[in-house]
Amino acid sequence: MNLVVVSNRVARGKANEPMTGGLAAALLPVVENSGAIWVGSSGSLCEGNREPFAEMESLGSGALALLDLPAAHYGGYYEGFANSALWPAMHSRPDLIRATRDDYASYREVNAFMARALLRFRKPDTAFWVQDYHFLALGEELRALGVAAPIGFFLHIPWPARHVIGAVPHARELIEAMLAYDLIGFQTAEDLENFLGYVQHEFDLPVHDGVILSRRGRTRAAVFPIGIDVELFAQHAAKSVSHPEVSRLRRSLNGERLAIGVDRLDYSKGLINRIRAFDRMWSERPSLLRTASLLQIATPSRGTIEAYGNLQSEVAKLVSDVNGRHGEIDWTPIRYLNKGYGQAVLAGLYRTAQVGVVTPLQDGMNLVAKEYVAAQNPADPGVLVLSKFAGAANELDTALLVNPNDIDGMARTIATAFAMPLAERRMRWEAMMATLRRGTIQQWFANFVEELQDTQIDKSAMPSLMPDTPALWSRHSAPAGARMH
Ligand code: ADQ
Repeated sequence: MNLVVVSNRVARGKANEPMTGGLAAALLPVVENSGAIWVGSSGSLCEGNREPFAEMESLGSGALALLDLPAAHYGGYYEGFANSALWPAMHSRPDLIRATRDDYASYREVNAFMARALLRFRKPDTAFWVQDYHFLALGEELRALGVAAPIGFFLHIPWPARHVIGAVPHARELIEAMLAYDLIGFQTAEDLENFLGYVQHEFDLPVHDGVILSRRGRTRAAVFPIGIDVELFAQHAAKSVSHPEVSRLRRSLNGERLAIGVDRLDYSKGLINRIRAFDRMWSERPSLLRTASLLQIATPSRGTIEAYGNLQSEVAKLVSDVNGRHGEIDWTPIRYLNKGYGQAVLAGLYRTAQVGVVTPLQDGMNLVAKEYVAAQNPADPGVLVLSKFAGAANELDTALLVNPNDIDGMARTIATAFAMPLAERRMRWEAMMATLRRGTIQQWFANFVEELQDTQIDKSAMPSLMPDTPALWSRHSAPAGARMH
């Protein structure tokens, strides 16, 4: 089979280059070794109505195909519909949805543009695997161009409750478009249930064992929890103790215990609540002043979107307030860095910290939680404090699970983590490592591709099972400037 993987962003990163973004970080090691072609945005834009042209680069045994996306639609597609309507809704923040009708039109245009670009990679045995919320409608666009090949889709972020996804303008149309996929993968059983619940309730379609029957044919929906390259991370961590940045961190600690947080600066990651919990902990347990600190690495992300700009200022102000309140002339409670690190250095930083704090309000999986565990020293592992609202909590159930909305509870749990005896730390860590080894990124990739091959059927031969709904949206009908909200 000739596999074509599609995502908005592709990764060319090496172990010594920063990789901020779970999708790119996760896919790189597996796509590299699979011989697949990985198609995504080049990061540059093209003017006018140029037809898609892809710049090719080799990537391991396969290739990267980099596309210049259309300048006229990129903002509406990326900052607009994808990240100001779909992202907030899927993280259960419908209050943050901001999208115009033009944004939706641009989102559809970019999906259609990508579909045309993909035709160039079609061979008789090609299967397409589309990644994430940027391309919910790409399968439908490919079918409209006559593509009958298997097309799979994986959602890296959560799928919310029915009324929340229903708050996205054009939700119904988009979800109907998703039924053009043969296989749809989710991170957790709850995401899958929410999706199937929507389809059953809104379309009144039969669903059996995760298979939806619609006038577009059969669509199988299933759970594929994403993993990491556990052994690679463990090796990076063991080796990078001597890396200059890691040694400098170690030397600076002087016996003090360290907690680490590593996130994109995103409102879904629960940074504000985490910092408030540390603030509470230091207020209530003065013995942890000067003896336990936090290293928070937060890489700026999507800064042109208002909600992200506001968050950057809010986090910076809160860190400064907390440092002002608890700091001493020779002690800073929170070291706050807005930069990225290569994965090898990051692994060494994780290993240096006795506590990993991963406290999202909502998260598809959260790879940082898995990376922190994989990077630990088996003889003296650290403790993971993990939000129960991260997909990873389903698997890493011997972490100390917290509710990130309960600041007091988090403060107590972080203090417990700092004080945990070695025997308990080892027991919890060994259980988590065993889980991570059972579900690596390599297995995730192989499982999805195998299932995609199995779901290959002739969709055109399927009877009409969904009542025909007129297309609510036409690419050519959106009046410029009309606002949906
Ligand atoms: P993200 O929201 O980007 O991913 P996450 O899963 O934590 O979240 O992945 C972040 C990745 O970027 C990790 O590999 C991490 O090491 C790296 N990273 C983050 N900050 C960094 C920094 N400052 N320097 C270097 N590296 C940094 C989305 C979903 C998640 C899902 C993933 C994969 O939101 O829920 O787990 O996709 O499916």
